[in-house]
Amino acid sequence: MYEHLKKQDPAIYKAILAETKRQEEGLELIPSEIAASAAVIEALGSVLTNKYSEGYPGKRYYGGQENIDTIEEIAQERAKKLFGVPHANVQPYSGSPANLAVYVAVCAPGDVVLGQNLPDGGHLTHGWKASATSIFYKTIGYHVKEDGYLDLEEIERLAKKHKPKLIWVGATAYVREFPFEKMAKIADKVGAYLAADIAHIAGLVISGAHKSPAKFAHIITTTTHKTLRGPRGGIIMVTYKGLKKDPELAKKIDQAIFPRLQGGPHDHQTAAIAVALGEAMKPSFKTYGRQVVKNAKALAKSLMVRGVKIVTDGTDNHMILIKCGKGRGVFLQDALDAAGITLNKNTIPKDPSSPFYPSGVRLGTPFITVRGMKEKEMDKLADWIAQVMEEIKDFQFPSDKSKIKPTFIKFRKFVAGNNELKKIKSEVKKLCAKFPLYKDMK
Ligand code: DSN
Repeated sequence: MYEHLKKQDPAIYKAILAETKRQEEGLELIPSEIAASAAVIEALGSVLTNKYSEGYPGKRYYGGQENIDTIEEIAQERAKKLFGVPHANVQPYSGSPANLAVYVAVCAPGDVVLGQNLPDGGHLTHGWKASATSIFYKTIGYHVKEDGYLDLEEIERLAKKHKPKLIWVGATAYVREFPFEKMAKIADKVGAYLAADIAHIAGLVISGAHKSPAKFAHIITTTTHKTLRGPRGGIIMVTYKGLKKDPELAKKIDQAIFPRLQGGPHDHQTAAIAVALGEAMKPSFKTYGRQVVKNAKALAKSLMVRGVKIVTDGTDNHMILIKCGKGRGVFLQDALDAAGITLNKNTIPKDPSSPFYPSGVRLGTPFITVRGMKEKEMDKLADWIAQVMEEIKDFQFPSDKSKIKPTFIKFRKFVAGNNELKKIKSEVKKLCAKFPLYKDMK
């Protein structure tokens, strides 16, 4: 592979090879990441990147669209079939533009929108103060309770008080099943559109490992590169319920994507999405999706057996949130990285610290499940995580701000020289060699 790159651009070639090695030799546990299939990567690297095709199949602003139309229509049809919806737009460049298009389609500037608060696991685009969505719309955040579950009473109270035009359900760091039916009752009571953002769980929904929002929400958005196992990209779907509420909804969504927010679709990305959706139609995808959840549950249990505290004492999906003490998430993230285990620092419910120095880490099983790992490997993984936590137990996040920098200098030195972390890294590498990535692409 990469014979042209190797000759023409050694710097980029070397970096790609180094990243391939990093992914192959380590345990990738960031829950929003996965290894796309070789066929998806081939479609992404195709000549489709050469084409411009503003518009939609049969209604384009450029010539030469016969092949692009075929590809986009296949992607639309597969998405509709897999999620049981009457309309799918496969052009969003990714999840954030897809979500912004939903606002543009159903809200006027200044309208009230309700979404899960970011430190409570919600996504930036569900109205967090740092997102542009909060500049153009009056966004109000709802929260999770002390126990980590959504506070449905608060959501109903806020909905009745503020009469939102749009309510989001879906998150980026939430480990329990989403109560789509209950959220729909709240949205219906106040006449709001309910948009389900299933970016994290789309693959689980397809495989039947998580309830589908199709009967309850008006609109569904997703990325295509998480549990769905496709390229980076996004899809917006309109449900039968959505068309009943507003027969123009599909048209409004399409217009919001093009021409309001985006230009030409990324046709190579559309083709790769179609390929991923094709893979998701196979029976093996159901087995994979269910194994993702089985692995996450097994990992959660094995961690708890070793005394590790996790949010809600378990998980319903692909994700786990470890509580590691005030502001200590970054210590655990960096120490695990040194041991070949990659995850991300994350806030936990009612986090006593800040999003930059949060008190938890977020980890998930999609990537390692695609490699073929099962419950036995989850137990070993829990062992390594617990060992790393033990190694760094003496490092506390300083309450005095002036001590942050020196504490991290000391911590990084400790991590760099720690033999236990080095030993775990070599064991991780050995395990990963038994579950190779991209055997057929070399
Ligand atoms: N921030 C991404 C995630 O990792 O969940 C979603 O946008």
